[in-house]
Amino acid sequence: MEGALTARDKVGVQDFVLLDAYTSESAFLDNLRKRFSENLIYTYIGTLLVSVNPYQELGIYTVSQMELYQGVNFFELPPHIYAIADNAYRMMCSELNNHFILISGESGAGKTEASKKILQYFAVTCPMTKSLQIARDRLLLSNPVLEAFGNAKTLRNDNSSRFGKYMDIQFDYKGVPVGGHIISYLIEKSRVVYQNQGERNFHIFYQLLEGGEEELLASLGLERDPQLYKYLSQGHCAKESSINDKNDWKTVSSAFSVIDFTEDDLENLFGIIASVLHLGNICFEENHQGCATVPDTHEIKWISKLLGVHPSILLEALTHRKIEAKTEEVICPLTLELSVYARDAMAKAVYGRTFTWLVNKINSSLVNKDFTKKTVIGLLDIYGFEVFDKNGFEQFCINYCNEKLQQLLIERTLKAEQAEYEMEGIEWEPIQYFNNKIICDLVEERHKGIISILDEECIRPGPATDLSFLEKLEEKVGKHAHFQTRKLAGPKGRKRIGWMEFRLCHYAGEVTYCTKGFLEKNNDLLYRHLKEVLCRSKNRILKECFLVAELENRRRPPTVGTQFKNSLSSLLEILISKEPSYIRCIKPNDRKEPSKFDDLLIRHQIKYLGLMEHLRVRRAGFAYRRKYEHFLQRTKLIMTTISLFTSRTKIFIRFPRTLFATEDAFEFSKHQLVARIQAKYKACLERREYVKKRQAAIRLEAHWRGA
Ligand code: AOV
Ligand code: MG
Repeated sequence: MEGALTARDKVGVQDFVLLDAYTSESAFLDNLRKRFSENLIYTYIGTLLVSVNPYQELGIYTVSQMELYQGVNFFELPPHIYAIADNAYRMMCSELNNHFILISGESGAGKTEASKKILQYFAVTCPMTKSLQIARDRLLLSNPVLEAFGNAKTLRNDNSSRFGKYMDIQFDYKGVPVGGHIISYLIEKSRVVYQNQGERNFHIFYQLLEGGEEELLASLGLERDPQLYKYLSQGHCAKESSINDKNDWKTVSSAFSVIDFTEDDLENLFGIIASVLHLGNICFEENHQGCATVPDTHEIKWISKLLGVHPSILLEALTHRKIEAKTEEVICPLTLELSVYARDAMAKAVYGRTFTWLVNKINSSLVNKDFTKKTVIGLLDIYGFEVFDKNGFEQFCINYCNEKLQQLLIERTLKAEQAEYEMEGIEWEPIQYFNNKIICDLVEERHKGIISILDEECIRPGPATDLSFLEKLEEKVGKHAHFQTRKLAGPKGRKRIGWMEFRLCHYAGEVTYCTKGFLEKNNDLLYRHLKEVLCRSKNRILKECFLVAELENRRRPPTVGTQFKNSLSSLLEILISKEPSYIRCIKPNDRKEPSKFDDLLIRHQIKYLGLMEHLRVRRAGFAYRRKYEHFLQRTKLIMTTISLFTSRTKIFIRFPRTLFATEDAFEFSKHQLVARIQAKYKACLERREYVKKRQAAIRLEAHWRGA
C-alpha cells in the first residue's frame, strides 16, 4: 500500500548493521529515536547491545519474557538484555570457558539496573537443584545489601553506585549457578561526612532511621528524624520521593538473614552505622589556648558504648595527637579545625573498612567449595562517567576508571578486530577511531602521569599543598593536549578555569577538577592515636577491620590513587582472560524523565561511546568470530577441505586461524546474503589461495538458486 508506514519505518531496524545509511550519525540517531518512542529501548550493533534508559517500568522483564529468550538464537527475537545474557550463558556451557559482560555508560544510564536484570535472568532460567537454591538466593540478595551501603542519591542518579563492582557468577559443568565472588572498587568515602546540595549520604543511614524498629533505634541512641544528624542533612534532601527507605529497609533486613548474617553481626554492624551518625554530631569548641574541646559528651558516650572503647580515650584521640619523639611519645592538643578533620577521618575510615568487611562477609556466604571445576560469567557494574559543577578527587577517580574501560573496549573491539582481519590477509580499509590511550597515559603513566605527580607531592617533605600540586601539574603535563589550567586555558567564551582548577579533556567530554582536597584524599591518613582506639575496639567487626599488626607496621601504605590504579589494572587482567559481551547504556535526558529523547545529549553519547566506529567495523567485518581450533574442537565438524559452509542461521568462512561467520541469515533473503558475502570477501575470493572458497560460494549460490 502506498503511503502506509512499513514496520521498519515505524519502529526502525533492530540491528544498526541493517541501516541503509549506516555511516550517518543522523540515521543512527533517528533509528534510536524511532525505537525509543515505541518503547523499544534495545538495539543491536551486531552482538553489542545498545540500551536507552526508559525511566519507566516497561513490563519487558517478566518470567515469560525470560522463558522466551531461553536457548533461542541471538537474532531470532527482538533485541533484549536477556538475549545477551542467554548468549553468554550458552557459549559458556558449550565451550566451557569464562565470559564477562561489560556494562558501560554515564551516570544514570542504566548500568546497575542492567546488571540486576542479567542476574535475575540467570536466577530464573538456569537449571537448579534444591540444595543450590540458597546459593542462588544469596547471589540475588547480595545486591540490595551492597546497594544500601554503597549507593546514594546524587544529582545525576537517585540510586547512584558510589563503588565499583565486579561479580563472578560461578556455574558448574551442567550450567547450574553454584556460587559467586564479588570484588569492590574504591568506595566514595567522602560522602559519609559531606554531601553536595541535593545529594544524600549512603542509603543505609536513612533506611535504618526510617525503617528500624523502635527498640533497635533506642539501643543505638538514635532518633528517627534524619534532619537531626549533621552527616545526613547537609544536602537538604534527606527525604526523596522516588526513594522508599522504609520498604528498602525491609528488603535489606530480610536479605541479611538469607546471606548468613548473625544477630551478633547485625548488632555490631548497626553499632558502627549509628556511631558514624553520632560522630557527625560531635561539636568542638575552642578554649583559650586555641585547643579543641568537646563541651557536650553525649555523643562520645554513645560511640564508646557502641564501639566498645573507653570514652576518655576516645575523647583524647579526637582532640589530641600523639607525636613520637626519639624515645617517648608526646601528646599535643589539636586545634578545632584539626579535631574536625580527625573526627571526619575516623568516620570515613570506619565506614570504608566496614564496607570492605561487608563485601568479604557476602563473599564468604557465596563461596561454594564443593565445586572445584567452575566456569564463570563476570558482571561489571561500575560508577559511570560524571560531571558536576564542582568535581573533586572522587570524580577524577571515577572518570579515570571509565577511561580505562573505554580503553579496554577499544583494544578488544575496534583495534583487535581490525588487526585480526589484516592478519588473516583480508583486504581491509582501516576504520579511524579516537584512541583514548593518550588520556589513560596522562593519568597513570609511571613517573609522568597525574597520579604519580600527586603521589610525589604527597610524600615530598616540606609544605606541599593542593596549590603546589597544581603548579607541579602545570610544569609537568601543562603542554599535554588533553590538559588545561587557567594559565594555559583555551579559547575565550568557555567556562573559565578557576585558580585551583585544572581541566581534562576526557573521551566523554571536558571536566574541570578542583584540586582542593586532592592531597588529603590521596593520602587518606588516620591519626595514629585514632587508629589505636579503633584497633582496641571491642566491636567485633572493627576488630577485624583494624588489626593491631597495622600499628606495628611503620611503612607508609600506597596512596589511594595508586591503589586504585593497581586495582583497575588487575581488573583489566581479569577481563582480558575472558570472552566479552558488551552493553552500552545511554541516558536519554538529564531530568530522569520517561519518553524524553534529548537529541543533543544522545548524539554526544553516540559519539564518545564510539558507536559509529563500532558499527562501521561490524558492518565491514564479521559478526561472529571464533578461534578455528576451538570451534573445531567443540563441534567436531569436519571441514578441512571445504572452507565455506552454512549452519541453520549463519554462513561460516574459515580463514587460517579464525572461523568467521556473517550476520544472521534470518535478517537477509538468501540472495541478499550471498551478494553480501561476495561483496564483502571479494578481495579474498579473488585471490588464488582462496579459489576454493569461491568455488564453495558458487556451489552454495547454485544450491540456493535451485532451492
Ligand atoms: P547507572 O548505574 O548507570 O548510574 P541505574 O542503573 O542506577 O544507572 O539507573 C538509574 C535509574 O534509571 C534507575 O534507578 C531506574 O529508575 C531507571 N532505569 C534504568 N534502567 C531502567 C530500565 N531498564 N527500566 C526502567 N527503569 C530503568 V551510576 O551508578 O550513577 O553510573 O554511578
Ligand atoms: Mg550504578
